[in-house]
Amino acid sequence: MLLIFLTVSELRVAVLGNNWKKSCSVGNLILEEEKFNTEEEPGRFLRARIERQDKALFLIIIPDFLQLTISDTEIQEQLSDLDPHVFLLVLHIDTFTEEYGLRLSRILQLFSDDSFEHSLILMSSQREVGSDENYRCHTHLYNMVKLCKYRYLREKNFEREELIVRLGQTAKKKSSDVIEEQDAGLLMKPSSRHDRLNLFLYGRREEDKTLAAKAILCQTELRPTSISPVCVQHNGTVAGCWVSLVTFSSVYGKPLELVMKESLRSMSRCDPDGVHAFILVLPTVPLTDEDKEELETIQNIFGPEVTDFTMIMAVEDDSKELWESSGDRHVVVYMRDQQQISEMLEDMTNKGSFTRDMFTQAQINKVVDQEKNIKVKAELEDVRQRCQIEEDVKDLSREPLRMILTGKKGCGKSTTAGTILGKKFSKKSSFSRGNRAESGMIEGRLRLPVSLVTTASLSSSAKTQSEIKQELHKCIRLLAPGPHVFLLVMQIGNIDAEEKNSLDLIKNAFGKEAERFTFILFTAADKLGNQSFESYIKHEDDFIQQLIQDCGGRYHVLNNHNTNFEEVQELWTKIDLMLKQNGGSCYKMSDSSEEEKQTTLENISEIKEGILRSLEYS
Ligand SMILES: Nc1nc2c(ncn2[C@@H]2O[C@H](COP(=O)(O)OP(=O)(O)OP(=O)(O)O)[C@@H](O)[C@H]2O)c(=O)[nH]1
Ligand SMILES: [Mg+2]
Repeated sequence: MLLIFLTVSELRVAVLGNNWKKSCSVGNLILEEEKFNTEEEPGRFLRARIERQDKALFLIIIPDFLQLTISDTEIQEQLSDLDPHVFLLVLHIDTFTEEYGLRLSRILQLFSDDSFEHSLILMSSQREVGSDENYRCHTHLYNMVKLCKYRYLREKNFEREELIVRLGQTAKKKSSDVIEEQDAGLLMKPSSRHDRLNLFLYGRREEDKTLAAKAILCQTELRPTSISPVCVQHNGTVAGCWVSLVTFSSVYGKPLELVMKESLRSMSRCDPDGVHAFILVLPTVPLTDEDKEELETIQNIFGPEVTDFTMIMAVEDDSKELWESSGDRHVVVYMRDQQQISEMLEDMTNKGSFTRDMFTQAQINKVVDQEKNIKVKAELEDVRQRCQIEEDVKDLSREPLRMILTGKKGCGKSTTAGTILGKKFSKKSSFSRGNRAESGMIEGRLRLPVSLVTTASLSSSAKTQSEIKQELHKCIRLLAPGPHVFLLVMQIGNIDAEEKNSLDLIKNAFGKEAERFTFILFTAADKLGNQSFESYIKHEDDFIQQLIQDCGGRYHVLNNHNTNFEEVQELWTKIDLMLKQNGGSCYKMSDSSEEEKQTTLENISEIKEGILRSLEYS
């Protein structure tokens, strides 16, 4: 038998219904073959394709989505490659509930704005012939018929050919499809009017929002279709328009992250239409600060563009204050005025909406603004730091920075002095041999005057403690009134247990006070190769870490052989910090420290003993 495709050369039909067996048997009837097993469990998406001459017919039967837990996404995925021309809604009058109608509308909306324009209803009933004549008595089914622009057939008296013709007429016209017959003119043109409205309802008082929801949906009893910790969704059909109403519990004071998450989730349920209005429900009492903050929170979440889609619903007109302050972009609707509510909804169906793209853009703008703020803050901090440094420089530049470079033999004291002063000291130079003060300008940004003294080797075993002490004291005198820094130099790869006591030697010579002026400099950073300094000291003797800790974590790592500007700069930043922590003061050796007194007493007793001995021998 010849198939009559009136509109397209391949017709792709998605069959949705509230009776699985019926859907399968209608599928078999259309294909004129027993392609679908009506006894099979209703859990799968069934597909079949037949070709007659140069025409093809593709059918997919969608399982009864109300009986099974099938997600919207799953249905969308299953149908994504099919792109149906027509939705055949096989609806059983007696079992068609409001809930079914809402879910069905939701599924159709997943595909396109105008899915209803390409839907054909096939009505069936178990009751006696004639009973489906009164389908108008079934409000929910009647609403569905209206949404489908009265495209329906009754099962009891239709012929297969008629169904095929009606499917062809209902099929959507695609650019690649061939229109063969004049009947295509019967296809109703999709209007720009929304057949579905997505509304978000806000407000601080739950009872006011419930009143508003009932007024909008024209319902006396509200039955939620989904509930989350932040919002409740109610649906309904108002004047032939499907309305989804998401009511948020008061957003003011709630964790922003939770509200944002929930808002995004609710927004994605409104795809692709977007949200047609954000309705703020206001109480009858004069506006409080919290009411205003509620509005500000909404604007904060969705961005400034949401203002164009914000409406205020009030029981009485005490909300003037807010209304006036918000300019003329807000429309105030009074809840008691049902006529005004209907007009509001009617008005919305012809207007634009706040889409997910707009929401995403608002979030992008927020991030960009935040980044700008962070940048400005960083720039301000930089300027502040520069001013602070300049201030510090002014203070410090009044007198040169005085430093003692000390450490064991060959640790790199002279080479480091050269790095600091931007000079090279030959082995033969007197400076190189120790105990000589040298002044110059510090290499680097600050160009500060500096006086350096390098000591002779700290821990030469040939020297006694008192010899070391004497040498160190000599250096102090060269840097009167006292050094700002004891730079304890150690060379990476050449640190030994002998240096364990280096800080003790300094403290021994100058007292415990010297500790807070001591800074450790590790030379020969180049010997580390790819290894980090931190991992180097981890593998070395524990005393190095202890030493760093004893010096208050003050240390720096330098490569004298290939010094770079940043490395030296960093050294000065760290030393500046130490100077600041020490209030810009320098180490001062008291004329008669306890130790010195002790030394003097020891010397006197030695002299006394010598005199006594010489007297004994005489
Ligand atoms: N690889 C490397 N060698 C360095 C570095 N700094 C210093 N040296 C070398 O270490 C050796 C000793 O350097 P000096 O500066 O003479 O050491 P010093 O502490 O003044 O020695 P004395 O005055 O004899 O106590 C020299 O051969 C330097 O070239 C560095 O950063 N890397
Ligand atoms: Mg030297």
